Amino acid sequence: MIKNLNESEQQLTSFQNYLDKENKIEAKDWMPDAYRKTLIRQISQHAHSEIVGMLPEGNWITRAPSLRRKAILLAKVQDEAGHGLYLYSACETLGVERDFLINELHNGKSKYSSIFNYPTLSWADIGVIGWLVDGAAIVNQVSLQRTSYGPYSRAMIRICKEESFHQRQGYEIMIALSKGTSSQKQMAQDALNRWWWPSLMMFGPSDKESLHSSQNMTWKIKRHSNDELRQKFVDMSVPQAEFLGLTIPDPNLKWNEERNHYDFGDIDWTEFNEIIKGNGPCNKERLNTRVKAYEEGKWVRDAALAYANKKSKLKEKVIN
Ligand code: FAQ
Repeated sequence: MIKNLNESEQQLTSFQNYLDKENKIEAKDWMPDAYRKTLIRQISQHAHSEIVGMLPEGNWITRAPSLRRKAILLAKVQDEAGHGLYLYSACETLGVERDFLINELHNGKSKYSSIFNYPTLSWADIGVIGWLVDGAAIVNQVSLQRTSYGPYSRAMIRICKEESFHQRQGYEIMIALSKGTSSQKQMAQDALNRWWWPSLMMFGPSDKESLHSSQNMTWKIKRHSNDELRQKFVDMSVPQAEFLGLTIPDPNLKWNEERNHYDFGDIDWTEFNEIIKGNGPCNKERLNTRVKAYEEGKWVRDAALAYANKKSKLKEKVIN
């Protein structure tokens, strides 16, 4: 941890003791600068992921195969917008402005999840995103429900409820496709082949490569390590794939009696590192879309602000 000279040993020790008793830190509580900074980093990246994460699925709203599927997908994508908004609000409680956070996304300084830089090529991708991407997000976020920062923890509790519905809707698409015609089953298998490894990358670098894990576990921001959560996700997904009659694209996937877990093959970390550097298949397209949407939405923000100012002036008049 980088020590701020204005923070005394006593303050840091009592902060840690408070956390060790499983207390939550609230917005107005004292916290070390580095704790605040790492939370702003993680919560804002999480918020950006929800917002950028609307794009791959949004791409299929007009092409969903039935009215029912369209209504469900629309509701799901709207939920992701809501998650982004709760998370930006949680982040603002740490004393940072939303405009600043959004600017950091747009100028490429702040990351968002690697997973949203892959294209959605077929309807089966929407099934796989719900099943695996929301599934991975739930594994990570259930753990974050116990994170030490109160506003983040409470946002996670609400978000997880909605993510469970998302995961089920994705899995239901996969059931329909895998019980369908042979070309539908093939489409489902192709989507699984393309999304399996990127889903494992969502949990971040391996524990030995992870920069922030050790400090953030001590501060109880993170409650489980990247590798622990990734393993949990693999163990959970294998029987689900078997039920669908689909094959996970990993020849090294094998149940290990001793460990009581599945062993799995090596992740392509070069691909992961390229994606988080901005060189994935859709990085540029995703950011350009967000920047354009933000610019085109300026008149809405201006109008909302003008209306709010007008209302507060009217209120002042009535009070006086
Ligand atoms: N992608 O030291 P660590 C969703 C970065 S929500 C990009 O291990 P940490 C819902 C990391 O930021 C998905 N970058 O970092 C949905 C750091 O870089 P920095 C998002 C990644 O923070 C579903 C560096 O690598 N969920 O999907 C990734 O301890 C469907 C070193 O890594 C969250 O954000 C990655 N996958 O652990 C929406 C959950 N992994 O910042 C729409 C909250 C790592 O130093 C449709 N976040 N990096 O420049 C977390 O739990 C943690 O931040 C981790 C990373 C676990 C992601």
